[in-house]
Amino acid sequence: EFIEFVQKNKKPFDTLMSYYQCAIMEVETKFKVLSEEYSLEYDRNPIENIKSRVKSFDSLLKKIRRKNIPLTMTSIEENIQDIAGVRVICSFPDDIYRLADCLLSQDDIILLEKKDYIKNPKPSGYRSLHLIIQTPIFLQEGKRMVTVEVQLRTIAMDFWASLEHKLRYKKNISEEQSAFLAEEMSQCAEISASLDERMQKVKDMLIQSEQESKEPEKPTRLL
Ligand code: 0O2
Repeated sequence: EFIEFVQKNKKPFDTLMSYYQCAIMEVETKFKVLSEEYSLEYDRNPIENIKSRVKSFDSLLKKIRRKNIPLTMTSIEENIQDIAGVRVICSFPDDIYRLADCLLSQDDIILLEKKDYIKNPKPSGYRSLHLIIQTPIFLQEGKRMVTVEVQLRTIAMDFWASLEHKLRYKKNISEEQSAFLAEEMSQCAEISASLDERMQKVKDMLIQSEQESKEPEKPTRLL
């Protein structure tokens, strides 16, 4: 039914998908600008990598079926908020919150929802900060607001999520194996979170000692 719908509405469907692609470009640029400014100021890049994607046709189809979404362009646009996805991989947990605050304080960005799976991890152990935002794209006929899901995570969180994602789609795993792997992944998530915390502390101590060494020496008092 969905395939038929897309075939009948090929032009508007392709146009809608291209709006999502444009919104990804806008959001990526915003992060690249912040990263550039930050690098100049602190001599350190807060972003390790940005990975973006427009949701694949199959994945979109699965979600429409799972959520029983009516087959109209408007309803797809209103009900599926992760058609455009931007994943920002940071070095340290603090960078995540700093970048999120900077993005959300920009006056053209509208926050629809914030899901903090770092402070409240999922039962699987999944950690990331999700922001569902709307960003403007500027077309010939004017401005259009487009929804984008931004996922911010550390390298360690991304490493964990990538492996867990692979396991999730793995078939031919017995129930016993699956329970064992879930427990293993849950423990790995804890270890990974504590690694992030310790690395953050080391970095904070480094910065502090650098600042102290830069502070001008107090004038020595005569007598
Ligand atoms: P993909 O392939 O990454 O696109 P919904 O979006 O409606 O399904 P919800 O609760 O609104 O559900 O969304 P949620 O859980 O806040 O965010 C969904 C996305 O977060 C997923 O997208 C994953 O990218 C990521 N995610 C959430 N939970 C987990 C988890 O336990 N493990 C891993 N590896 N990733 C997770 P998709 O569409 O499922 O997949």
